[in-house]
Amino acid sequence: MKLEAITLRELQMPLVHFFETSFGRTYSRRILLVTAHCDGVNGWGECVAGEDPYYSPEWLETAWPTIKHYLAPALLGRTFSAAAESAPLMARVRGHRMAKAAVENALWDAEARQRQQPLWKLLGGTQREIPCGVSIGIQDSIDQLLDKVQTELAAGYRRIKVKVKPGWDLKVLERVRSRWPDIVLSCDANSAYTLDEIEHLRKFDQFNLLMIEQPLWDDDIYNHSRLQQKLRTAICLDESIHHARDAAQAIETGACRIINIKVGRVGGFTEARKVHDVCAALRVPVWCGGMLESGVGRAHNIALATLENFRLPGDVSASKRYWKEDVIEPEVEVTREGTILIRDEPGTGYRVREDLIEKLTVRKETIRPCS
Ligand code: OSB
Ligand code: MG
Repeated sequence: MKLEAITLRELQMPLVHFFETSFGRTYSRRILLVTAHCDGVNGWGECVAGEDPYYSPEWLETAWPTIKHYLAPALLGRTFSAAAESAPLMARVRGHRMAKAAVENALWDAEARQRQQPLWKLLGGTQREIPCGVSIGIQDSIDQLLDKVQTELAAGYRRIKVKVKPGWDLKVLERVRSRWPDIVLSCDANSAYTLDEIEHLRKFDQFNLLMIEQPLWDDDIYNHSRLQQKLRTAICLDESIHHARDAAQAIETGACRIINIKVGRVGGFTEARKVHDVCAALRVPVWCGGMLESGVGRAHNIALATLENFRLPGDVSASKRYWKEDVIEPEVEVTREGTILIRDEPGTGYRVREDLIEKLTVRKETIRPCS
């Protein structure tokens, strides 16, 4: 397949409910979508970089020019026999993994559509039904949080993850745990603590959590290994894992017992599969993280989560938790049993609603090979 042009778009999409983490509150998303135009077939990808450089150094305004000036020129006009061939061609650019992932994944989408094959099969997935969890942000009060937990449990979700930070942690976990002694519960600190707080973090052990996600610095592996030695609760790394080597190091040094794979954070499906395989070989379970994606990115997360070692419920939840109207059809739905049923149609199995996308677009640019 020949990559003839790439279209970038920014969509403005208000969230149904604000989402707050230890680094801030988001009310509305600026969604960056990438379309790979290949021999009459359009592949879609989503860049999960945020509105601000808080979760990671990348954000929307670094991703757009990086794709325009570096990644697109490295690929445009070329013919690929498989989307994975694009990854080495973008390797000269350091970092900017979310930008790379958006482009690479758009090519995977195009490849799947062109081969008339489901994307999940092309990726090597095996699971036909995937377990789902929810990530619940910091609320204005603990009572509000408890209401949200109640709603999500009633909907069938199999794992509740709550965001924590100093001042919104022990009391919150204690209230959730005492009301629901047996649910699968975890927490995510998004790097809100330091090693000075080991004694404080040890108190999390009493809540029988499935994991504590990214307690320390976003760029750290070594100090997490020191912390893990002092905790009974499993550490899960998110921000710290950028590629398969990071995953191997983190596991070998004992920095975590679980890994969260976000395809954007690791630079695309090719590297995400490598991270998955390293973890499988070292017997560490993984789960699929989320970045408040629109349906385009969400559909890709679902396909990825069909790989064998995605053994824990992911942050893959229903469209309606995020959006009044999602940009794919059908919208992502979760069964009463808290699972997503994998679709068998070619591509992601979800149709991209180009009409709605056009309406939500606030900026658009098509990049063609320079001749
Ligand atoms: O750390 O997993 C995270 C959202 C934005 C940035 C970072 C994270 C998150 C989430 C949301 O937890 C997961 C979702 O998409 O529901
Ligand atoms: Mg996280």
